[in-house]
Amino acid sequence: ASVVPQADLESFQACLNSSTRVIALLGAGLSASSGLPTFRGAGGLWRTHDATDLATPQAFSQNPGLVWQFYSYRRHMALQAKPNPAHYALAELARRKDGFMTLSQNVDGLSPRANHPEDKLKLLHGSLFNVKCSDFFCNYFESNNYTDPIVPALALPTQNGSDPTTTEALANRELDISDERVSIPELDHSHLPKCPRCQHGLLRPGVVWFGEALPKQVIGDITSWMADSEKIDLIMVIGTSAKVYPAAAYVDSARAKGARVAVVNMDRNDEPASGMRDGDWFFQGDAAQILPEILK
Ligand code: BJW
Repeated sequence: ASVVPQADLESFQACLNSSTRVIALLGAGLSASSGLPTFRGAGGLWRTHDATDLATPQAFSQNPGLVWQFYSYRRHMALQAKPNPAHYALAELARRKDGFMTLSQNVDGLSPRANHPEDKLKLLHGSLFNVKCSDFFCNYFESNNYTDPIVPALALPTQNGSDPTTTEALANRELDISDERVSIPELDHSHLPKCPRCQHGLLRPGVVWFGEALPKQVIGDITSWMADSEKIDLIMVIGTSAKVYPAAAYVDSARAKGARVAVVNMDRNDEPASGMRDGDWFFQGDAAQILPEILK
């Protein structure tokens, strides 16, 4: 059964179909029904750590082992996960619509795996599958690194097979290290991936941490795409709390160019920081259910 009120569906689709410049701003809620946790609210804790505390250069320099365990776990989970109907619906819309641009804060690789056209997908916060050197003076960068685990020390622990009644399958079952009751080793530099170029820097995930600049090329592409036209007709704000900048500011820049705003979110309270206005839409519920319905 439809979760979207008919009147909203009709007015939204009329707007979408007549729009010639459309932005989709994506956040972690898009991948929630693929089984990947969001950052804030339920699921935002990894072991005893707030996920956003681990996404900082300070955390990496203080405890690179822990931060790598967090990211290695997320690389593994993202590789196991599958794109959901929302990823596919967006990819299909991007294929059929000129003047369409997706700005994704997600690093999980699920939009690319749903065959979202690459030229219409800008990854604001990098990718779990990019890896770069953490040494300031070394510019080593690698994309599409899907090695899992990236080094042996980051392999997930498995069930202890000491109980003779344990079957082999059970003994090899990976343990969920996001659960603090599962113990994990302390890892130091010697266990972690090293830069193959400078030979001494630690590799780090190629994602954007708090206090770091977003990729220059990505921001440049978006700025010139937005400058191409005086008007933006519509911005869809999907599965994001829209609290992290500069990503959240795209809602305001689109509005300043005349855009109407359509929010798709589980939580009615997660409106864009600038609030809702007359003529905006709020589609409350699971993006994986709503997007295929409204983007038809
Ligand atoms: C569902 C659902 C379902 C659930 N269906 N919906 C201006 C004002 C104030 C502060 C700043 C500012 N400008 C910059 C800052 C500082 C900072 C910032 O924004 N802080 C705020 C927290 C206040 N910004 C930065 O530091 C940025 N850098 C920067 O500004 O650099 C300046 C600079 C310039 C030049 C040189 C040097 C520096 C960088 C921000 C990087 C953010 N990085 C992270 C980690 C990425 C790597 C990783 O994945 O680990 O990005 S943090 C984290 O938050 C991640 C996400 O992409 C991002 C946004 O989160 P998202 O996606 O919105 O997730 P949630 O969990 O918040 O929300 C999920 C939503 O889904 C909820 O609403 C749910 O209800 C909903 N939902 N299930 C539909 N099934």
